[in-house]
Amino acid sequence: MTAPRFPSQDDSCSGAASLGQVRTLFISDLHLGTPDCQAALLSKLLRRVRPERLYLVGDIVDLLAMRKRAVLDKDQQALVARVLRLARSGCEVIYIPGNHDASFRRLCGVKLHNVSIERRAIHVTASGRRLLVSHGDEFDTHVRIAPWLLTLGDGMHGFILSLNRWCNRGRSLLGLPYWSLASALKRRSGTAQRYVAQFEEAAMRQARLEGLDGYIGGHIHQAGFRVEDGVLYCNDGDWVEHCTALAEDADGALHLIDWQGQIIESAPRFVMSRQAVIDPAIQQPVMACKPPEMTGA
Ligand SMILES: [Mn+2]
Repeated sequence: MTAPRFPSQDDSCSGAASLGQVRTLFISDLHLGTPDCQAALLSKLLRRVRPERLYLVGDIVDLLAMRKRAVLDKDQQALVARVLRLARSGCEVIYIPGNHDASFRRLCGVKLHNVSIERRAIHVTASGRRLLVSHGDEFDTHVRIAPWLLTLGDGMHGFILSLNRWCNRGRSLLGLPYWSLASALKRRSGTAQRYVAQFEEAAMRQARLEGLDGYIGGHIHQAGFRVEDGVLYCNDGDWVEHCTALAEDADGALHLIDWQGQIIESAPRFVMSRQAVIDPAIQQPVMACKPPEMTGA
């Protein structure tokens, strides 16, 4: 099955002009290997935006879904080739595996040419902010929602994504642009919004504990910013529903952008210089990272 095409999105328009040079790009939740991956739209963005550094913030390849069914269509192959080309041309790529590509966590510490695999990272912006970067599934245990609700949500989510695919196939035939049915439904669900709020609080708490200025992650497929007590929370969104990325400009400001490189929302200004609460722990991973297995097999 191929991802829907969106003929009304003109390749020649340059939405990234308002953003200028992108210093860093954060993308997550591509779910490559499934029919829901909007690979063509992400390729469009990567044609317009040339970051100096690219963070792949988890659930890039959906190894979990690929156990049942694997889809790697032409658009997805082109996207993988584009990312590798970007790395070859000097862009530093940091791959932080998520829960759907958790097997890659065994490769943490490995560096292949310009691509390094890390459990988490501390990103320092051009303006000197220090931000924790992780996929975010480690905060699931802090979310106080009944587990059966999450399981039910998972099944529903799969169903809604299928509807989303068909809805956009129809829109594409009519020449209408991409629209996320899944995110429209999620915004109306009280349980989903409670989950999002608790996730954001857990992520900000972790950043605060480590004396950092903020947090960047993905996982919950809900892009956005939040500031509390001077700690910034950023979520880069996903490439199955919202199709958004987080971009840092040359001045260190953070923006949510769409597949055309157009700014949807910018991070609010917040207190820059924070004192570290726990100093030496900053560079230490939350979870121990297993070294790559060096077996003869
Ligand atoms: Mn995830």
